[in-house]
Amino acid sequence: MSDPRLASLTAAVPGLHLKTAPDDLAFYGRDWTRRWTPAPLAIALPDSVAQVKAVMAWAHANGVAVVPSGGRTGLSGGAVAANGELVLSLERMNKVIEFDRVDRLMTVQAGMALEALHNVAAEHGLIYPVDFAARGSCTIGGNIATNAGGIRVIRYGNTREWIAGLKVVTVSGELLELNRGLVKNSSGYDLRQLMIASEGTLGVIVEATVKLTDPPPPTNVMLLALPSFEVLMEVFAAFRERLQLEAFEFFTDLALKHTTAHGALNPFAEVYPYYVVTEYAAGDEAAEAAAMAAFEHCAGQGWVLDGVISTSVEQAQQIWRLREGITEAVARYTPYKNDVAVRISRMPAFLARCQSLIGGAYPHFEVVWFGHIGDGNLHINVLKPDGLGQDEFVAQCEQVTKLLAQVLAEFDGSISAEHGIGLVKKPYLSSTRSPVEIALMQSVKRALDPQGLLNPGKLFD
Ligand code: 2HG
Ligand code: ZN
Repeated sequence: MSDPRLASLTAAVPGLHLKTAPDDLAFYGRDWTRRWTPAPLAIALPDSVAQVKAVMAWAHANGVAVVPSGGRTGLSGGAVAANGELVLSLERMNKVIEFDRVDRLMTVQAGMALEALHNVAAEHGLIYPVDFAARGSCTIGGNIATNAGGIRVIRYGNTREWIAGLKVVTVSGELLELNRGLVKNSSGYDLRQLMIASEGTLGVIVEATVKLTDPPPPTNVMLLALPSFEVLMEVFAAFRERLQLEAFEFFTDLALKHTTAHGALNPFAEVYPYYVVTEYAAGDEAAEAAAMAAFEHCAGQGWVLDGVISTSVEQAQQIWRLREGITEAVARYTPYKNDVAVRISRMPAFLARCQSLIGGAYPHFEVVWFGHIGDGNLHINVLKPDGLGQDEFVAQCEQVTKLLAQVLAEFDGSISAEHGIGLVKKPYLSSTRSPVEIALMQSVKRALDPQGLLNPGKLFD
């Protein structure tokens, strides 16, 4: 603990856990982007709201920048600490505070993993429906800071819809109790919503009161093989018309090649160019018949070439692995990621534009396409060829993102559907937000954090 500021911090916050070992600095200073070299001052691991308040009061008084930190599964550099910041990890604050059956609300500490939240909700016969592949390691605080989406947005919406209250520590160590679980609260600006997707730049989320709901009826999972991109939205429309969809996801043959190489099982004997995984309510015969009708309609049109329906929970999980395993399966290629969104109705035209732009732009790179197509959200992962330097690779990809950002502006889309802006998408914020909007966001930032100590350099400068 050589930096004298750390002695001052431990004196100001008695009992505070601090980590300063090089391995810890490297581990807590980065997220899944792996593009920046971690260089935090230290890692503070408070175990109570009181300690978070004291850490922030100290940081404020001493002009020390702070990076709030959850599970660091983010893909936009939002939790990177590469400039001597103090990482404020919420990992020790991972407990349930309260469950109320009448309100159907659960209050948890921000460091609770998403999967742990799912499990405690299930103990009460309810669900917290936001879900995605990083569930085991991402935290609810991080989910809120990025307004995480995932695979069930089509049915339940984004994180934003499920937050009934937040406790947030301000940059100077004050505690805000926002909305306090109220269903109705028309009393001025909703600061709770302002905090959601603010990427740790406006305050430290320490507790969340989340809404819970009834579990869905039994579901089935169907894997479909498609001949082309062009029919994707037709298949979506056919299924959405006939079924209560819980998820509708797509990926390409290249994605499948990587997930199967990583252990997922492909139930088809043949190779097809595009695939869809859809999960739908299948509690009764009428729903089963509707699913078959949707499949047969699409097959009759030539939009679907093959299909499998899960007959067991294990098989459903196997099918999901083909889709959910993509990020991990391609991680070794340190992919350059785009996470873009347009209105669902504009998806067919947007897909066509993206295909001609990206197809031509990356002749020498593998490009893995997948995403939450039913939400208008496309993930494009460009894989770095072995032997090409990281900086050179990123520089080449950035040229294409500039063009993609222009297309997004034309389509009134978003450069970040669900991963956040962080460091990665900062140069492209203006493709999605107008100059007036960005100036207003910057004045909000100044009002809440005049010295720029909270997650500096993220979202905008
Ligand atoms: C997903 O949908 C995640 O699986 C990760 O948002 C996407 O790795 C990605 O680009
Ligand atoms: Zn996603």
